[in-house]
This record gives sequence, C-alpha cells and structure tokens, in this order.
Amino acid sequence: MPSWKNVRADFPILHQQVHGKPLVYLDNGATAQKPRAVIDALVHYYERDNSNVHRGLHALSMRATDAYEGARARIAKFINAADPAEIIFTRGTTESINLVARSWGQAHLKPGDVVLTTEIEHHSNLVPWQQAARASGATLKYLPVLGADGEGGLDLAALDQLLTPQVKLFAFTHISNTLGTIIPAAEFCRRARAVGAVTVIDAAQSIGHTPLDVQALGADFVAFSGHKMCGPTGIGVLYGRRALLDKLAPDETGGGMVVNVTYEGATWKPTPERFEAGTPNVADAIALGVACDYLDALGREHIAAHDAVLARVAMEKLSTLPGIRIIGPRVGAERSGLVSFAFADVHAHDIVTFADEDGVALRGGHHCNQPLMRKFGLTSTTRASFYLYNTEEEIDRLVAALRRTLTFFVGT
Ligand code: 7TS
Repeated sequence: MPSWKNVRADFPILHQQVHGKPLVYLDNGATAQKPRAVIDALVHYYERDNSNVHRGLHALSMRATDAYEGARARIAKFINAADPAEIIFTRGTTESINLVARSWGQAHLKPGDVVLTTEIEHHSNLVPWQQAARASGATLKYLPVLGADGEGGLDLAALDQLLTPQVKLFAFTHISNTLGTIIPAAEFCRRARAVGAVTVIDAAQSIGHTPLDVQALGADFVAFSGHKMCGPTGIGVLYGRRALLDKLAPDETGGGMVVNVTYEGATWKPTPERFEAGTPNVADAIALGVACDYLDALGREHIAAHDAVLARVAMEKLSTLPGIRIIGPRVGAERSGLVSFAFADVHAHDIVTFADEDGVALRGGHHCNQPLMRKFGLTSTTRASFYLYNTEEEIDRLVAALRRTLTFFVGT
C-alpha cells in the first residue's frame, strides 16, 4: 500500500496557500493535479525532442515519433487493449465521443434504430447522441435512474425492456461525475452484446481511479481524458476495437492521415493514423504515458481503495450537517471518491466562495448534468471530489468550511 502522505510531495501545486490557508484541492472530478514526473516529461520533450512526428528523417523527429508511438503502446497496456492501433489520440473524452457519434453514427444509424444512453450522463455523453439521432432519424432513449436523489442507481429491470434488437448503440458512463455511482460496465456490455448493440463507455471519471481492462469489460469503444488521470489537458483517448475502427471512415481529414492524394480524391492510412489528421499533440501524449507509469507504480487498485475510504469518511461526516441533502448512493453504499450535496437555503456558489476563503477548492453548479439536476428538482449542487493525494484531515477542513458557511447563512 503506498504511503499517501508521501504521495503529496510529488505534486508541486499542492504546496501553496490560498487566501492565507493551506490549499485543500477537492475539485478532482473537474481536473486532477499533475505529479512532478508528468511536468518534467513536458519540459524534457520541449527542451530536447520537440519535432513533428511521422514526417522527418532527422534525429529529433525520430525521437519524437518513437516517444509518441511509445506513449500509444503504454496507454494500450494501461487499459489492456489488444493492439496499440486501438488507441486513437484525441483532445479528450468529449472529442472521443463526438468522433464515434459522427463517424460510427453516420455509417450505421438509420430511422427506426435506437441509441440508448442513461439519465445520468455528462453532457459530453448526451448531446453528441442527440445530434447523431437527429442527423440519422434514430430515436434516443434513456435508461432511468432510481430514487429521488439517484440513490437507487440505474434501473437494471428497465434495461431488459429497453435493450431490444432495435438498439444499435448503448453509451453509458463508468462512474457518474455528479452522483459518484459506479456502473456495472461489464454487465452492461454483456447485455448490449446479446442484442448486437455496440457499446461506448465514458470512462472520464474512472480512468485514473480504478483498474480498467477494456477486454475484460468487453467494451467496443472507451473514451477518456488525460487531465483527469494526472496527465496534461488537451490530450485524451478513444479506444476502439480494431475490427470496428478498421471499418470506420475518418471524421476529420487532411495531412498525416492520407496515403495518396490526387486532385480527385484521397486514400486513408490504416488505423490509428487515419483518425489523427494534422499535427498531433505530441508532448501531451508523451506526458500521458508518464502519467500511466505514475498511476501504475502506485497501483490503481490501491487508489480505488483510498478513494473508497475518503468517500466513506466524507459521507459519514457530511451527513451530520443540518439540512444537507446528499445525492447519489446512501451512506454505507458503494460509491466513487466524490460527494455532491445541496442545502435548501444556501446556494452552491455561496458555499464554493466561502470554502475558497478557507483554502478549500470545491465545484458548484450543474456539473454538465442539467437534465439530471432538473429531475431531482435542483439547479445546482456542491461537489467535493477526491483523489490520491487527499487526506482525511482535508475532509475535516471541508466540514469546518461548510459549518462556517451554514452559520453565516442559516445560523446553524
Ligand atoms: N464525461 C464525464 C463523466 C465527465 O465527468 C467529464 C468532465 C466529461 C465526460 C468531459 O470530459 P472532457 O475532458 O472532455 O471535458 N467532467 C467535468 C466535471 O465533472 N467538472 O468539470 C468537468
């Protein structure tokens, strides 16, 4: 088991004061902080190897190409993809999902087909499917979430009725960014496969927090962002099963993804290059490979256990606050390392502002889950989201900040 206190030393940004108080960073669901190794990889690349990839025969270009393709192989290993060609570099989860929605959607969806998603999706795994359905004439359906606060998880009984042979694609999140619910992704993939539906897993919130094996999950496509797993912003991945990717037309075209171009037309390179038009984000891809090394050295199973402890402690302590409404799984139930809550008389933005004065970074808003918020009769929640460098003492700082806020606004 890693020493979590020592882990903090790897993250330069954590060692600062905010408004005169030591920073407590609890906004990891939005983006995670970067360890020194990842920052160093970026500096090293720009100081020594910066060059365009796949194009030059000079030493720097070859070094950059080797490092870029090495990162692809490293990430394939990180998620146990069968083949590095199944890793397509994108800007992040949002772009990865859009790529599938446009490329796969255009080729496969027609009127009468159903795209199935769930009521708990982030807008990035919802709006692209609305667009794909609109463009193709397919129907979009939602697997409901149970309970007035989503505490019942997704409705597994409804899944039987909804997963008909008309369903061509089932897109769902692995971990909800607002509820903290962990979805039984392997079971969903198995049930989707039984009706011939392609699966898309939004792994934005799970990739850096729990072991993820695309083959064990049986997923067709998996989307994630580097910045939520200690990697840089601006880089993410679309994993796709080779057999599916090889049949898929590229979404973006241009330099780097073509074999032969005439004035009349062009032919595409094989997977994955044909999905990476233009100069790729070389530096950030390389640094993402280093983030994989960093997380694997700690052990993602240990990170998941650490998250679970922090979630349990936070749930126990937060539930003692007067008037708190916690959404998602109840105290004692399995949840990921994030907790969203609301108070009837205090707006989330006031909570976040007060907590910030105490050095505690939280997120308040709809968390890109507007339809879900509306279903719960809320416009916003406050969210504390934990990661490997957070401690139980920081949860005490969070609770103290919330008590101060409540005293100011409601006098309790
Ligand atoms: N899917 C989920 C489940 C997410 O939590 C997010 C980002 C995305 C997709 C989009 O990822 P991106 O890297 O392409 O932006 N979630 C959040 C959040 O909860 N607060 O800020 C960003």
